[in-house]
Amino acid sequence: MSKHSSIDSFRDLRPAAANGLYDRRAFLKGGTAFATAIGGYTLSETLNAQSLVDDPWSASAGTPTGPYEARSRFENSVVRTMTNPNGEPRSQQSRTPHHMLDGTFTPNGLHFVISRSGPPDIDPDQHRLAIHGLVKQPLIFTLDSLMRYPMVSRMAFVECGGNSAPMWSPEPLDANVQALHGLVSSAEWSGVMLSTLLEEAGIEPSAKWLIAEGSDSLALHRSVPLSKALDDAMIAMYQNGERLMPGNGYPMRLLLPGWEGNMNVKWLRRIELVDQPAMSIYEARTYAPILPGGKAYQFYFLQEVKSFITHPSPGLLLSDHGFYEISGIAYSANGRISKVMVSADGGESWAEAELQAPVLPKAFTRFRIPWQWDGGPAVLQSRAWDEAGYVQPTRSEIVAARGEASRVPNVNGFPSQHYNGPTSWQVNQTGEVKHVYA
Ligand SMILES: Nc1nc2c(c(=O)[nH]1)N[C@H]1C(S)=C(S)[C@@H](COP(=O)(O)O)O[C@H]1N2
Ligand SMILES: [Mo]
Repeated sequence: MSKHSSIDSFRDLRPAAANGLYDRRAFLKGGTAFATAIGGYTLSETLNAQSLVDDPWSASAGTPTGPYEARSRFENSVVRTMTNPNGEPRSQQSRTPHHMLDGTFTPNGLHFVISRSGPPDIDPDQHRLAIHGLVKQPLIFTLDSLMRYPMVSRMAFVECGGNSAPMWSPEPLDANVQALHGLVSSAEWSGVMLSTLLEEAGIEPSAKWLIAEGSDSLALHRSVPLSKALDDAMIAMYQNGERLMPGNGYPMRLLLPGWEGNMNVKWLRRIELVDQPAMSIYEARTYAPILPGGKAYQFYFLQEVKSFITHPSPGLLLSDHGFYEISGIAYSANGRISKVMVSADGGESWAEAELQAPVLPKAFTRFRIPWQWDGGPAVLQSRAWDEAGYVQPTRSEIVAARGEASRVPNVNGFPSQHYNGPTSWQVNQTGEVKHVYA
């Protein structure tokens, strides 16, 4: 069987766009010879049913199951990358390895973390959350008392405003999806709606904002408009079914679905209702993108519509010609993802990817599309739309909007935030994938 039999197996299907993209529904109707298309000669020549002998691990009983499951030792290389592995007294960032994961939520051990003065070692029995300021009745909660309120669960992504900042580089960095986009993760969060607690405390008419403060040594704090607090803000205590990870805010954090990661204050100890924002350093400086002419946004709350391809992506070698599924992640602060288009020729032609159900608002949506790699050069790109009608800007559009200043690195890296343009992966003839601008 020759390599080219893989191409013949899709003969009857009409491509959905140039360079090997197909419509997933037509593709999955049946009759597609996948085994042939995924390098059939390897499957049929080196493996057959008779060759299934007992492997060494089948010869004796297995190991005892422990009280808390650890993943297979063969998965130990699936890890976050860390900017400050020894926890020196400065900011630390751990990035999610999106190219090693699939689906729509991030395992707790691989959720990204940004901590500016280290996760505190909080005793949950001693921890308190206070709600005070412009309220009729200040309240103070223990974890136990909060747990007796009506609880809710929802999927939501959290993304740092600085995620994708390497994309501001004037030249494409030789980086993988984890380095470029690893500061976003998605989880199912459970907790108490903030509106439930605020209504109980009684909101004074003069209250317009709240200041949320963490109990880390830095006491990171951010101002949040009361409208968001009463909309879908949550005091989250559980992450994917278990208590929050220490790095993600144990035992409680503020969750503001779709809003800038930094506002999702971890190790939350205080919510003060006020009539104007605090203008803390994070809202007034760090996370206020600079615009052409030297002005800056006053506030930038939304993590706007974005998508990127996780498979294939740099570090994942395409071992042979033939069928591959292109898949990736899309999300938007404005609600649900409505459409993702994928290109295999650097944006010349586009095909619509399938969105994996359920498509939830302000959460990761997984998109998938069949791709037949003929072994020639290809540049893979995705572009997402959300239900509010927003679309990812092109790279040149967003770079122009932020101006040249956004592209000159300072001591903190690239000064601008909130890059949501497309990402391009170039596949070369040997099957290697590389980050490029297209
Ligand atoms: N108290 C406190 N809250 C914090 C931070 C912090 O350092 N201290 N980091 C913020 C930043 S910059 C981001 S992007 C998000 C990241 O959330 P995660 O670490 O759970 O992914 O938490 C935010 N909340
Ligand atoms: Mo952040």
